[in-house]
Amino acid sequence: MAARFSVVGGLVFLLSFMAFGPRAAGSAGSVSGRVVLAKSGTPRADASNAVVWIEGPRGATGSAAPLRMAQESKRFVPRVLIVPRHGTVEFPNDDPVFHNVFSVSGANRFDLGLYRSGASKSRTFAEPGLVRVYCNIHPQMVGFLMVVDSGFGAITGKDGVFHFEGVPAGSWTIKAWHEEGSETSVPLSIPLAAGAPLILTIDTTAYRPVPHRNKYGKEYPPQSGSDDERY
Ligand SMILES: [Cu+2]
Repeated sequence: MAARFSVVGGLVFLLSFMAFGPRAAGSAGSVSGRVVLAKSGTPRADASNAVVWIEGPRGATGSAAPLRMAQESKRFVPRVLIVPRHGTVEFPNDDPVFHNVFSVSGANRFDLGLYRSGASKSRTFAEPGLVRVYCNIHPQMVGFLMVVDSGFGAITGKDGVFHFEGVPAGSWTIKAWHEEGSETSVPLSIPLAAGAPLILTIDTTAYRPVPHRNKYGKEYPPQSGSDDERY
């Protein structure tokens, strides 16, 4: 399953395009397209960090290596991860300070507690859906896990392009999500009929950044440099 999850959709697309030529784009079992982030109807130049997945079909099964979302310079790296249902994510602390990774997202809520530089903890995600990941010390730390019932998923690069190979014949739904918009879904029939390219547009017009709360549901205390270094 892990092999079908591409971190950089654009790169995978480029490689397969060179290998098989343009006619491969519409052939049975392959799905290519592009995510467009549009604000008030205007496409954004940078369409990175959108999650794209085909709901339903499973990829080849096998032992998937744990995924990884590190804490680096008080940020989650990468910021966005796609996680196959029942997949495990490692959260290593690569910073010199303590962190407390947590989420209050529904059935996937968790609290890894405070842990030091060099330590790592992990969590397995059983429920499909979006998991908002925060740190209880540093309010600026924000990450997203999209847990999907799918063997076909990717995170877009700047060009928004995605490409999947070996999708089983049948009627599926392809979905796209970005942190600044709502989820978009389009019915997908494999093999694809030749025709217009597959464009998944996510409207980001209504997006407003809203501060989140800490694991106790309270606002974060004011941050100061000296307080921060205690950890
Ligand atoms: Cu932190």
